Amino acid sequence: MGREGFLIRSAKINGVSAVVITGNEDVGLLYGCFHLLRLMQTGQSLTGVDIRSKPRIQYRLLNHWDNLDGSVERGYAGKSLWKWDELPETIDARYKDYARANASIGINGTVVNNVNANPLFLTADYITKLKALADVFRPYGIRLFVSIRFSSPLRPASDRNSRRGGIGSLETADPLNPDVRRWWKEKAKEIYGSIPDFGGFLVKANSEGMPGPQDYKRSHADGANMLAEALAPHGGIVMWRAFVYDAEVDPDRAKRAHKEFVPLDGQFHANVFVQFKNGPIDFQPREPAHPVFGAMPKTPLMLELQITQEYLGHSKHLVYLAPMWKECLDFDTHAKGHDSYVSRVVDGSLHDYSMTGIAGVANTGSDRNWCGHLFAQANWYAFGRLAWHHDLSSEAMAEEWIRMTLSRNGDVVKTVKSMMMGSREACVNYMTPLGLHHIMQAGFHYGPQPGYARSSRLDWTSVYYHRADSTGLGFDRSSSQSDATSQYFQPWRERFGHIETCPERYLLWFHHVPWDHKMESGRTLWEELCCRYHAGVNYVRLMRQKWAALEGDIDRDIHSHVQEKLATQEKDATIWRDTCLGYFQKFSKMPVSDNN
Ligand code: GCV
Repeated sequence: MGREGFLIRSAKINGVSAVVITGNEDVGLLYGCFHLLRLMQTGQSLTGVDIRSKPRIQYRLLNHWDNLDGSVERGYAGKSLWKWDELPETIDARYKDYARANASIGINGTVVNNVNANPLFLTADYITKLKALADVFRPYGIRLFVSIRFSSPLRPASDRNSRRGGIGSLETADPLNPDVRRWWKEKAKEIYGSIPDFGGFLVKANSEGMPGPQDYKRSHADGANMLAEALAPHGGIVMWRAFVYDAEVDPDRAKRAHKEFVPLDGQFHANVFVQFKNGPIDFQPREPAHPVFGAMPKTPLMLELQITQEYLGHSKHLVYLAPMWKECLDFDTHAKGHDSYVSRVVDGSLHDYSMTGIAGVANTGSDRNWCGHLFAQANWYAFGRLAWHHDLSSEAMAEEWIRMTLSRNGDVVKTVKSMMMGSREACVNYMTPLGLHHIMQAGFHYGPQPGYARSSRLDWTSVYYHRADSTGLGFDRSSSQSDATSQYFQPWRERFGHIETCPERYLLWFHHVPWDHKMESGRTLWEELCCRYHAGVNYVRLMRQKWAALEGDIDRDIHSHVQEKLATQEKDATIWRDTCLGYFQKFSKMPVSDNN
């Protein structure tokens, strides 16, 4: 059963019927107890119960993008949970609730601060605060990690808002410099002196203005290995993020991380993860799986999912994310022939990784209901359950959550589940159907802005991604253009590479498609686009009606909270549809049809 596994079995003890929960270590018992509660709360029979369970993935972490000033980057549920100015003296009661909630779904670690990291987190003052949090989390099996700024050994920057500068007194942060290496070793020792089970560092380097080893002409591996060496004697790990998209590397943003990292396979120390987002751009409503999965057999890859709905309607839209995550986990990369699923890369079974991990960018905050939208809790829940056992179906996890949160009445469960299960596809349809991506409002990432064309970077504009013109729509990534398709294994390279064989859900991701192209439905591309946008809005309308009919079956406050959110969602979905179709029509020059 390993360290964290548990067994629940009905037994007779001295003639008395009992339910036994057992495990090799305390933490296994804890998970077993929570599982028993889940069985009871979901109304399952305990007669003859016989369950063994152990996690498929070793490191199951939340990544908080929480800043020192209490704001949360891409957070939509109030302020940060962590009250740094009160710590370490005052321990907010929610810290323990947070730890319990996470333990109940199997999460065993948390990175408490933003990857756009403030170096102050590594000062003695903050280490004391971090220790206080770690002490609250420990009994719940949760290890604490921090995001670090690579330039921490440097003197502070004169501009407080700069992403450069550090907390030290060195003139360089070059990872091969002996003083820099010593600085990190001493820092690690200092942290472990306070937090003996400290988990390690998460690092965003040479990405979006964050400093990194490339500032000194060193590689990502040089940077990660230096930190890994400092942490290794204490049992810590490095999670080195691969969210990099240097325009010098390739004109197509989707290709850049693969091009930078695949050549480094085999160069990282044993306690380094390279952490990739699920897709090659940035947590869009739909992306094909990142082509790197399967392409780095010698480097443990950690999968980063986003629980907070940065590009999926923030905490205003009901979008159940489990089907999106499963789509990635269930993608067969074909790296080693059939059944080379992303899930098998992540759980280590495909390449025999020595350690395995998955991270979810958290959607929690100070709001009373934790996540802003009541249904956003279901995404936190599903992330934890999937991280434990990626074979669980989206439907099963939704049902558990509904039964524990809303109702055990069969009809209610059925209705709510039907709403949740199609909600992500609806969001794709009313935002970015058929493989469209990154056409949202600049910076805010909420509403639509397909006409956004002026930015300091081309790859932050919408026109760069959709490439609408009088001939058609979509980004040609086939071999005749950007050739991003060549980063996939066969048969995907071939299938993605041709308009005729490319799955329609990714069509405009990989191809520039003529407006009159015939789709599987028999409609033209333009008609299909109209149809999808309308279908998305109609689904939200349907959810609203279904939910309205549940009045009286669900707690009154919860019912009206969700009802209001659904009204906003319908309004927003309509705006998305009308803005996008209105904009693309300028190129297609065809009438907007509303047939479904
Ligand atoms: C934390 C996207 C987001 C940023 C985020 C970045 C990242 O660009 O918009 O807010 O920064 O991803 O994942 O590092």
